Parts: sequence; structure tokens; C-alpha cells
Amino acid sequence: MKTKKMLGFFTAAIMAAAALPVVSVGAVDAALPGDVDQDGVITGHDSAMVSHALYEDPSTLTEEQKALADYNGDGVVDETDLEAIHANEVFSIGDIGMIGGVTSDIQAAYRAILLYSAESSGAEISVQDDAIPQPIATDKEAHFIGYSGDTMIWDGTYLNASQDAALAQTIRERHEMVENISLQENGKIELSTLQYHLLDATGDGKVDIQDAYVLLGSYAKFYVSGDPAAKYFAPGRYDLYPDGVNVDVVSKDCVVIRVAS
Ligand SMILES: [Ca+2]
Ligand SMILES: [Ca+2]
Repeated sequence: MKTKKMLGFFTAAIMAAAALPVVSVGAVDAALPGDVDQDGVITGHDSAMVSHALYEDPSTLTEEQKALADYNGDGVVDETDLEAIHANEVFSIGDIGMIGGVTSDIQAAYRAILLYSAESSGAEISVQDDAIPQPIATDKEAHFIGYSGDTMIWDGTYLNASQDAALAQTIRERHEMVENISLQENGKIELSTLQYHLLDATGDGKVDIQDAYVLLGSYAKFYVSGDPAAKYFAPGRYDLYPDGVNVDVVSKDCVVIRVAS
């Protein structure tokens, strides 16, 4: 699909006022409270998994994961834990280049589509534990990287190779980390456990075409507004969910993305 123009029509997400169910917790054996997916770092995927459990399906968390999700250790998993986990995210959902801050890159949607289509065609998806990179940004602000030939762009500014060499090199490496998620000649796609987790935007434990759709919708919202909070479909909810986005191909030049509650 070749998209020359993207139009976004968004409606404000409205959350039901009804109280959420809570997930009861058994024995607490928390190596790193909040690291629900146990990849060694608190990320948007941990928040997405807890959101998914609270809003969609509590049965997706194991007893061990529930204990890790009980961030304040009061015996239940609820919105208080979710907010604390979200506040401590090192990488936000979709941040497969490990930028930090609140990042949204259309590459996440592309790579989720690639994984889904390749796996559907019989390719092997190889997920391996790798060292966890340091984030480039540690604030909660919106950050963008870009590339033009050999020139790296950070938050809209071209990096001066002599003055910003270290930052440019880091961004180049993170860019390559994303580019390397591609179909190899041996029929494999290799990525790190952390990258795989950050592509599971629905928080249901697997990367499939739904993740590609919701990442695309989230990117469009974020890009249009520039507001970090706009990355998510609803206030206080940090998974991206299948009924939160519709993608319609209107013509070969126009795709309409609708994001709603
Ligand atoms: Ca984690
Ligand atoms: Ca998923």
C-alpha cells in the first residue's frame, strides 16, 4: 500500500465512568515491581499489559505477572498500580528504537506489519534477549528522530556532525536497530525481546495485525497533535486496543484513519 496522503479524523476518547474491575493478587514475588513482562525494564508494554488486563481480559496475566503488576503491594491490581507503572516507563509503547521520552515512530507500525506478513508466509520470528540500551531521552516529553542521508535529525533539528557527533552516532545506531528488523536471506526475522514487547501495543502478549493498525492510529494522533498524551486512545489507559482505530483505504492516494473511544 502506497500512501501519499494521510488524513486523520479523531474524536475525543471518552471513558466510561463505571468502576473498573480489579485483579486480585496471590503471592507477591516481585523481582522488579512493574516489570510485568519480565524483560528487565519497565516499559509501555508493562503498562499495556496491565491496561489490557483491567479493561479487556484479566485472564491474560499469570499469577506471577499479577504480583509484578501490584506495584504498591496492596494485594490488588488497579488503576493506582497502572498509573505508577506508566509513570516509571523507560521506553513507551512502540519505541523500538529505544529513544525514551514519549516517542512515536511510524516504523513501529511498519515493523509490526512486516512481522505479521512474514510470519503468515512461514518466516521464523526469532526473539532474543539483548542488552537493554540507555534511553536517549529520560523526560516525559515528545521526541522525534529523523534521517536524511547520513544526517541525523533530533526533534526537528539537523545535528551538526562536529558538534553533535555523539548524539548523531547514537541516533544512527538506534535507527539501524530498527532497520535490522527485516526479513533475512535465511528466512528469519530477528529482534530483541524488548523490541517484540514494544510492538505488542494491545498488550495481549502477541504481535499481530491488530498491533500494526493501532500503532498506525497512535502514530497519526501523536503526529497531528505533538502531544505525548495523544499517543494513547483514552485517558488513563495505556494499551492501544483494536476497537480504538479504523483504517479505511479511500483511494490509492488517501487512507483515512479514525481513532475513537
Ligand atoms: Ca518490562
Ligand atoms: Ca498484540
